[in-house]
Formats: sequence, C-alpha cells, structure tokens
Amino acid sequence: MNVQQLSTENLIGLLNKMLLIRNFELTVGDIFATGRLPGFIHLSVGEEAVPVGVCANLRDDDYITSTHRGHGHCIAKGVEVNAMMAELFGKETGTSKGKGGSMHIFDFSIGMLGANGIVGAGAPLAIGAGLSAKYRKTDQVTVCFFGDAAANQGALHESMNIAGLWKLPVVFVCENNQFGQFTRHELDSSVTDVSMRARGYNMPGEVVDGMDVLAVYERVGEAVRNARAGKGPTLIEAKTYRFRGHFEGDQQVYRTQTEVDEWRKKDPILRLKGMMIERGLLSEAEFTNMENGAKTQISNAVKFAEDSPAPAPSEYLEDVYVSYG
Ligand SMILES: Cc1ncc(C[n+]2csc(CCOP(=O)(O)OP(=O)(O)O)c2C)c(N)n1
Repeated sequence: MNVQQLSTENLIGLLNKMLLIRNFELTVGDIFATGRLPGFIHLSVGEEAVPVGVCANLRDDDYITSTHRGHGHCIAKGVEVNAMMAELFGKETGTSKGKGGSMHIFDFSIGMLGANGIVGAGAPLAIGAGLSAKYRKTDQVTVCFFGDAAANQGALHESMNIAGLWKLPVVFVCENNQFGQFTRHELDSSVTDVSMRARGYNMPGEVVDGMDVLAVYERVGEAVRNARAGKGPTLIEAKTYRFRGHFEGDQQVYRTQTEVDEWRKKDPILRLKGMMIERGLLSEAEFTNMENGAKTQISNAVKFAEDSPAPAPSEYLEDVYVSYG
C-alpha cells in the first residue's frame, strides 16, 4: 500500500501510535525525575515517526531489533504498554519479569527481539533472524533499527556486508538523530549521510525525512516489499531529532535551545495532525480525544506497574542464565 491508499482509519492509527509513544515517554520522564525508576532511561521524544512509519509495514511474525532508545520501537511493534511500564518499574509483570529494565524489553511472541544496551549489537541479531527466515523459506522480514553513532561500529559493517552478500531479507533503518551521546554526527563520521555506505554493501540506500511518518511509511514499505520478495536488504536513513537529552538528566551543553526549538517546529505528531485537519479528516476535538485516550492508557499502565509485585528474592537469579537441553 502506498501513502495515497491509506484510509482515514489508517492515518488515525499512525497518529494514535505516535501519541501513545509520546505519552509513554513523557510520563516515564516525569516519573524518572522523582527517583521512582531504577536504571537509565533514554527517550525518543521527537523521533516517533520513524518506528511508527516503519512498523506499520510489518506483520506480527516479522522481526525487529532495537537499541538503548527502544520504547518507540517496542510500542510500534505492538508490545503491551502495561508490561513495558512494569518492566521499567522492575516488577514481576514486566516483559523481562522486571529484571531487564528499559534497555532489555523483549517480546518474542510479536518478533520484538530486544532493546539493546550495547550500541550496534542489534545488527548481528537482525541478520541472524534474516538468515533464519531465508533458511526456513518464509517471507518474514527483519528490521534493524540503529543510531547514527552505531553506524560506525564494526558490528554494523560486518552485518551489512553479510546481508548484502547473502541477499538477506533485512531492512536497516538508521535513526540519524544528529548525535551520538554528546557528539554531533559530523564530528564522528566520515560521511554525513550514513545511507551513502549502502553502495559498499551492494544494497540500495536512501535518506528519508524522519519527521514525516508518511514519508517513512512509504519508503520503508518499498524496502520491506523487496525484502519479502527475496530481493535483499536496503539501508534507509531517517533524518530525525531527539527533543530530550541523550539520557534523562543530560545537561545538553552541546546544543542550543534555539536549535531544539527549530526542530520542535517539525514535530511529527503536529505535522500529521495538521495535514489531517487541513484535509478535513480530523477535528481539534477528535485530536484532543485521541490525546486523552493515550494519556488514560498510560496512566492505567503506571497503576498496573505500581500495583504489581516485585520479583521474589528467591527468583532473582532465575532467567539470568538459560540452560539449553
Ligand atoms: C558498544 C558500546 N559502546 C559505547 C556505548 C556507550 N553509548 C551508549 S549510547 C551511545 C551513543 C549512541 O548513539 P546512536 O547510535 O547515534 O544512538 P542515539 O543515542 O543517538 O539514539 C554510546 C556511545 C555503548 N552502550 N555500547
């Protein structure tokens, strides 16, 4: 399906997903500031168009691999927000029984192969899933999300090389949010467009506007269709921006408020909302209802997490090592 074929219902679905991610993350940011969440939190506020536009092209049995900034990927792929919130609170009802936290959210039942605290480590997992699908002769596709700084990791190079060589059904999606921690992309990369590297891996590469969910949806759709049809991998670079710091608590001395404000004008949620209102597909009141619906869903998730038990001390070491056989 291309963008022109999207129904109003489809567009509302995309908007709803972005609102759910936004509200999940803003709520998590607020709670983290009160000291009630253990661990580290990396938010993707501002980047929602990428996971939502990408995952709208995927089936439940397709796979994704994620990063340390993975809440959006998880929600877009369909992970339940109650279980995600419980995971962040370290509760037994969490996706990893409360033992993984934000950077270790998994849901194998819908092909979510894990957030990942090791920068670049999703890529070898993605080509493993891609090789498995090819070997089993299914038409499942794997999407590998990674950041612009991860693009400079050896693991990415090795994975893209193998994917290009073996024509694996993998779509590499670089979320170029302009920074690797506190360093601008142009200061740590030999090329400004990560997508230029695709040529060296014998796959198509392209830049897409990562603040426009419809552009992401359309371009990734083509890559997914090609991968499904056995035509091999694609590298898509979505130019985007994170409105919050690298992690919650980041002082952000490496950029100006003016720069952040400029990017906020491109907010992907407001952009889709504006387009829909202009075309008479949505009213302000309907948008407010959608926003309130997302807020309610997230506050219910917080309540679920708060009311859930912590893992019993006797279970602390369970699931840490897995025995095969
Ligand atoms: C192998 C490895 N090296 C370094 C780090 C420390 N680290 C955490 S996030 C990060 C930057 C990642 O930047 P990018 O891939 O662009 O993703 P973004 O944070 O911008 O989403 C680094 C260097 C790490 N977690 N793993």
